[in-house]
Amino acid sequence: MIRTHYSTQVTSEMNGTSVTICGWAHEIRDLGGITFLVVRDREGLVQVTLFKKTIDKNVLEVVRNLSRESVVAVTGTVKKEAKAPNGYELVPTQVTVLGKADSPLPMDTTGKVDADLDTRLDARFMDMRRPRTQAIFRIRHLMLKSIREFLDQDGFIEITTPKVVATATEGGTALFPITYFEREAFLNQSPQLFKQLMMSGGLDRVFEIGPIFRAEEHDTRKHLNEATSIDIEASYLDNEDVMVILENLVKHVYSTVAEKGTKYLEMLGVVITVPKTPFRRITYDEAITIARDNGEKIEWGDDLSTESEHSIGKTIGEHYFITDWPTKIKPFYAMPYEDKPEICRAFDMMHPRMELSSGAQREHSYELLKQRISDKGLNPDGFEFYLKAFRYGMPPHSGWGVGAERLLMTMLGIENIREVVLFPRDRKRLSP
Ligand code: AMO
Repeated sequence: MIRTHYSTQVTSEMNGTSVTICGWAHEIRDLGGITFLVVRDREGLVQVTLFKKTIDKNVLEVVRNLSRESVVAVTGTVKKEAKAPNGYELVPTQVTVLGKADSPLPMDTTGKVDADLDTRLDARFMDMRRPRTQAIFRIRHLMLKSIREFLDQDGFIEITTPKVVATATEGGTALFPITYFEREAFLNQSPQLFKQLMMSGGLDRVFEIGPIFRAEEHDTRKHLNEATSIDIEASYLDNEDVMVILENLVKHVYSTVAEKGTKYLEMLGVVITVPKTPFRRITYDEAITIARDNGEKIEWGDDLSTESEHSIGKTIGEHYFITDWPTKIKPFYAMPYEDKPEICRAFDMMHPRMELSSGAQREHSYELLKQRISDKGLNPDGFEFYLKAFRYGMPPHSGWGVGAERLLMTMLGIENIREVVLFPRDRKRLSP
């Protein structure tokens, strides 16, 4: 191992000891009698100070010829220095160039010159070197970790389901067709059918965090063609039960990030307010009344437009649920109310800016489910692998799916969803 410490693991109390730091040449300032090299590693910055009078000539040569953003290993003695980042500087005994950087650089990493999002995404590897960008992905890691912990604690078992599939799951959104040997197949829109199969399979409570593919033509700040979905499915729970799990999960994510992500939140200039539970619940009927009162044109049975979502979000002002949706605009697997089949046990969980999640109690009667598939204009034959499980003992069950990127972007107040994905896939972008 070349590195002995990250920049932040070294303290001024280690005055006099020798350490090796690895990272990028963030800044080089040659003032004649003294040369400063600032090295940036994953955790922060370290100042390397070369005094012309005492420094080894070869070491000075290496540093003077160094191009910005080259990768170096610096071995040196820790010297207490109140003015340097972290309260110490390194007086080098050896500087080795491990990876030379060409110039000019594809973009600036110091944050001094602002690059537009396209330039940053084209050179994402370099954009990642900006502390601000890295902070987003450190928080994404914290978020996903806290979700896994929360669900594990609540008895959920993590599963992985296929992304190459034979049938659609979500009516309304288009599929990406692919060639699978001599057949046509698709990229999965959602683990929906597979997570439900696991209820018949007896796992009782499952979750998956994985990619979903939507061949939507949108070019907006909240849609991706490949997104990450956090899905759960649970037996013997109804729609209200899984809504409680969802609101508690959101609260848990916010409080974990607020507690453990302080450093990154500061880098982003973000202060998190943990949402209060229970989230407000309004029915679809109430939602469209609010939208209409705000001047939106919306008929009963219409899906909510972005404008309606915004206007309702503005009125409510915090996370909320919309429940009791018209059956005809929700997928076939949502369970209609027995006494009022025109509405169903489906819900959406909303942030004032956008929808974060959809979920429902599922139809678990084989006959009714088959009928619902036909009613949607789909051929039940294509769903035989799924329907079969409902003929051999399917418990009542419910679940939801949350868009990981939307959860993150709304928590951090980030405008464009592309900021929170390493390599976004959208209508125009397929590389890198
Ligand atoms: P739905 O299609 O509403 O429901 O998707 C669930 C959540 O996933 C996120 N999402 C997206 N995020 C970014 N870009 C997209 N194109 C995109 N599409 C969806 C959203 C959305 O709320 N099977 C159901 C879930 C369930 O009932 O369990 C489903 O997929 O945040």
